[in-house]
Amino acid sequence: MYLMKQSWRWYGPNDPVSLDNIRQAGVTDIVSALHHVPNGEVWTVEEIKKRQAQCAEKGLVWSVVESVPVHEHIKTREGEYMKYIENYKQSIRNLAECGIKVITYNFMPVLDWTRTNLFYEMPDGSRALRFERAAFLAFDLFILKRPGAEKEYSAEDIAKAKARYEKMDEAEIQLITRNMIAGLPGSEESFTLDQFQAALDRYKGIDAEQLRANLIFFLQQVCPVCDEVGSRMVIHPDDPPYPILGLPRILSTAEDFRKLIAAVPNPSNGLNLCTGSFGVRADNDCPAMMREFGDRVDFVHLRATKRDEEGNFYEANLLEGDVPVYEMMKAVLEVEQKRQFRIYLRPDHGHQMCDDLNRKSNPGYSCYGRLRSLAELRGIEHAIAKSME
Ligand code: DNO
Repeated sequence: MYLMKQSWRWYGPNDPVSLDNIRQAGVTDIVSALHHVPNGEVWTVEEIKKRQAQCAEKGLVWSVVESVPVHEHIKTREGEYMKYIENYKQSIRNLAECGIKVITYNFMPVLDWTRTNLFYEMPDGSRALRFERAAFLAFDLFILKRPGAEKEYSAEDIAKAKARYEKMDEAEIQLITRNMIAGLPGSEESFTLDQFQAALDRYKGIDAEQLRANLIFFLQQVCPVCDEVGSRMVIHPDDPPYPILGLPRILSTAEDFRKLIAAVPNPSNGLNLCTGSFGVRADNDCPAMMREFGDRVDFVHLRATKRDEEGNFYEANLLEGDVPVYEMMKAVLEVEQKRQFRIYLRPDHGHQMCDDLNRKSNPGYSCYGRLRSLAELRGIEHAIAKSME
């Protein structure tokens, strides 16, 4: 049987969760990135090998990159975008030379993933990441004061956001500002409020179709290199999967990915199927996407978000969210048998719980919560695999 490759995201030597802990979680493969290399610069073979050696010393293999960041100039196709694309190609070649062939990236303008609350207390005392729509709108309308923002929301939404803003004290205003613009783990950018507004302004003339065209252009450049060296680019979906702050978003649905492969059919044009991101939309059917795009999915983030009618969502315990985890795992296993290929799968955004509550950790990336998810994933996979024998 072809079973998932159990992987775990490690932020490098500064990650509070050590490789020793990771090894005890039972994983074999590491998902990592050279966060110290400035966005847009080439990842050298020497730096890649250093990170590989750190993993190998603990018996682990660095096999998936998350992420080689895409420079903003590539997304807006301005300035030195051709230079950054050439650098990106070189990084792909260098990674392949070191045997690393799955490369995660995203094409979200300005911000990577976005949450308003990083320590939302669950009834059991553990803490989860949460996106609260009214708080997010309050940030946009009354803290950032983005010009024209009020035209994008209904009167009811604005009233709710105003009431929410009026309840915030200075500490909460600062906290939400930090959460929004200081960069969550893995985002390679952080800003002051003014820099943030300037970064948003760079997208003024860029609508979704233009951004999509820029992504297609980028892939047309890098995919032939990947095809040549046997690597695959796997795009991470938008999180949350809809436009925010007036910015276009173009990888939020199955239809978005369909458009991408129609434009760039190269086999190296792949998908990182993140069930937590796609799962925020009720119209996204993750197991169906797994079946439809399975040939191009080399990497899965299996987590479950729970949404409500107000547009809020939080990271739920794996088996209690909106994502049908059993059906998803079944689809993954079916694709793996058909392809005779083991898909990299990692737990994602676990709760902060147990001893981790007293320790500093990267939000969503503490140890125990992910350990719990991985154990549950392993059990589900084991049971389904047995029933398929
Ligand atoms: C969040 C992550 C994202 C992801 C990037 C991929 O926890 O899933 O930051 O790594 O969007 O480029």
